[in-house]
Amino acid sequence: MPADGDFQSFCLSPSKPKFRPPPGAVDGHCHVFGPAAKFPFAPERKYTPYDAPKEKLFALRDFLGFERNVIVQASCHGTDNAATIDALQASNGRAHGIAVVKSDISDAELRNMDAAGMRGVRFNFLPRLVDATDPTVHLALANRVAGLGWHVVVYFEAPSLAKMVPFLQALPTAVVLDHMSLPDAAKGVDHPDFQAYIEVLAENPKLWVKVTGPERISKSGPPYNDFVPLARALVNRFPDRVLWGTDWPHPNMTTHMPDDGVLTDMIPRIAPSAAQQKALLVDNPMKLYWER
Ligand code: 0GY
Repeated sequence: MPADGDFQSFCLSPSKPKFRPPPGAVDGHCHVFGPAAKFPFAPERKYTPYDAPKEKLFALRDFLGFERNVIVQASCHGTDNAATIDALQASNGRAHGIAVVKSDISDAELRNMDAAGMRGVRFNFLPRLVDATDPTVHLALANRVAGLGWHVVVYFEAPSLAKMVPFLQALPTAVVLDHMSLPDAAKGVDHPDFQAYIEVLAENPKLWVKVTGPERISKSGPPYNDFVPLARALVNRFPDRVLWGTDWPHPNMTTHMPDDGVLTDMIPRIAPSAAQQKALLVDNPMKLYWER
């Protein structure tokens, strides 16, 4: 069971968003957890979530008005991707996935994952979620998955930016940064730290960024007003390298559990024009995950 203080589950009755996603819209960052009876959590996990099975994810997708999902393997399932793969296989081609794998995974296993719908690997650098891995190990794996046409998703926190830059530059594939690398929302968009982040993205055209995670990044809480200028700056500057997702079922939330309808209604605040919304929700994820 989850630790005391964690929220018991995702929002069970999200509000119906006023914003209608464009046809073909992708929820580009979400997870499935368990059910634990069928897909046990990893022994090395740092948290234990409540079950968040694929049926609930697909129902949320339909309720919010999305057509597709990108399901990201979360640390609580370690390198056993069975729950994620099970969801991909049940999605009728409407989901692709990002895996977390051991460095000694065989080429045959990688090809099987590709056939199941995986399109990349995730490297997680958050000490609260995983034990550290030598970046050279990640790099060797990235060089292998590049041959499959996969890309790499990297999750790190803003204070690590300078340390991460050489690693990001060395990666051979497109690189997607999770949750805008968790900037300090209190500092704001004009702070040198966020401007440095924008510069790193500007200098490296392989970098993509998920304008996700207001529930994690905002200091002000719902409706996440302090998150908006940060995400909007990235959408304005890099309209063809941004992705959006709910982050359902929102593991490790200790302040509140977000309403996924409220999160969806943030889209027009961070991507005001129809062209930006189509790029963010349809064209960009389709290019990265569905068209290889
Ligand atoms: C997320 C973020 C978190 C968790 C994980 O792999 C994970 O366990 O990604 C987090 O706690 O910030 O992407 O949902």
